[in-house]
Amino acid sequence: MKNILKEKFDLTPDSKIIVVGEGITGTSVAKFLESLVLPFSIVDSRKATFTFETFKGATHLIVSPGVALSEPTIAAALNSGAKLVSDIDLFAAVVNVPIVGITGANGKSTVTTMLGDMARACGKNVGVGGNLGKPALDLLDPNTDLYVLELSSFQLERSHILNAAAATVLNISADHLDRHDDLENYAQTKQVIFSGDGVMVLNLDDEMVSAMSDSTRKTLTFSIKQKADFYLADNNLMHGENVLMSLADLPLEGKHNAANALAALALGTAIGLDSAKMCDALRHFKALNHRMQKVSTKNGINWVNDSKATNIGACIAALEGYDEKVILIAGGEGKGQDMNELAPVIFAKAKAVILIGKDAPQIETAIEMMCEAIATTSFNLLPNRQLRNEIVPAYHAQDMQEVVAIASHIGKSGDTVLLSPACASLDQYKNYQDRGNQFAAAIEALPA
Ligand code: UMA
Ligand code: ADP
Repeated sequence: MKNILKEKFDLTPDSKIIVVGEGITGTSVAKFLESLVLPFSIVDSRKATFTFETFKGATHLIVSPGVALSEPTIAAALNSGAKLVSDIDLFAAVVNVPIVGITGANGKSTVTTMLGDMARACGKNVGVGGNLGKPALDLLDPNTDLYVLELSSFQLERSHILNAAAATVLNISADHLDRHDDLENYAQTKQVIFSGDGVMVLNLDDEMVSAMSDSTRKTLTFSIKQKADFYLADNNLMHGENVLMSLADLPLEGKHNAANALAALALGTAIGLDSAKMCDALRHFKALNHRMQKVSTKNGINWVNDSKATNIGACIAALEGYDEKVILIAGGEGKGQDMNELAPVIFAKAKAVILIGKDAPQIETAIEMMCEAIATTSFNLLPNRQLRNEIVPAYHAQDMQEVVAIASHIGKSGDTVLLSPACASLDQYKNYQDRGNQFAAAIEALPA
């Protein structure tokens, strides 16, 4: 292993290696370096503020994904010649069985878990992790014959040598724009997942993803809107002319999950998994918590927890999956997203919205502006808040108890109440799980 690290990264026992960030990534890197008896130091800005002195003389920085590379002291060290290495690079360098890489704005965890289940159903000893669950280096095991990694844009922006046997960018929509300059830059970062010569799995329904195609590479496409290598026809999941399975047998809510299943089937096919066994795994797939998860049907209302919808793209996909209008709960930390993109879908698919958190006013303003635009163009009416209230009534709530009380007051039997916030949770909750759990607890506590 040491030879490979020397060859790929010029890492030797004489290198001055600094591991940046002492979270689960940094800890996995530390364990890995210790196992190879490579000396290193580890720094964390929560313990001691980074200064230029912190990184002085460093030859290699192994920077955790949560630490921005634009952090001035780190940028300065990299500018003065320190090499940037990621845990994913180290992992890719030492693994000699196939790796599948999965990225995208939304659906990564779902597709990663699906493919892991499929591989297991095919008898593979598979390691599943990355941005989801275990850090990549903690997965290393000589008995493993396949690795499936969920990779975030933060992990990809500092990785160079993945060379996955198969990889996909599921979709691109605005997220983490506080860390990436713009959508183009975010997409370019995601594209790094295709470094190497493995099979590219591309979503034909996403323009930015389709544009990543490379005629020199083996490619499999998927789509829920048009014919592709893997596609949806007459509510069946198809591969070419073959029906793989009926969509009705996929135990998941939302059309976007059909896209996820097709992506997983394409990736599995790319690495030689058996179609029938992959479909079996899909039929038994358990929805991940906080992703379009049915919570209860208390008081005849269908309560759905999609708290993991931390960006607009996920919320739009959730709403578009419904034929009827739903009561939407949205808001939180908006991360600088343009809420005007959400307003038309709210207009089309929400009978009311219950707004929570710091950036609730931004969502409300976006809905108001849209309603005003419609009213002025269609009816030549005077725009006002009252009008908006008639088109999409908006309520404000301080906490989940209030949210659920309002929803149960305005909801009728047969209605769906969907928590799909389009925002991060950190302004009010520990994380998206906490937000979803508080939602479920408030429903549970509701008098029948
Ligand atoms: N730290 C600093 N300086 C900083 C920021 C952080 O020193 O400026 C330190 C913190 O004090 C902390 C440590 O770095 O001690 C945390 O490192 P980290 O933020 O990189 O987090 P890890 O614990 O290593 O977890 C990371 C991913 N976290 C992020 O990308 C923010 C986890 O994804 C991932 O599961 C884990 O590696 C294993 O691969 C989480 C995530 O939120 C779930 N990901 C984002 C997402 O899914 O949207 C990208
Ligand atoms: P990620 O790991 O990329 O965050 P998840 O599978 O955890 O993806 O899902 C995150 C959110 O995105 C959930 O709200 C889920 O309902 C939604 N989602 C899942 N797949 C898709 C998709 N293909 N397109 C849009 N939204 C999706």
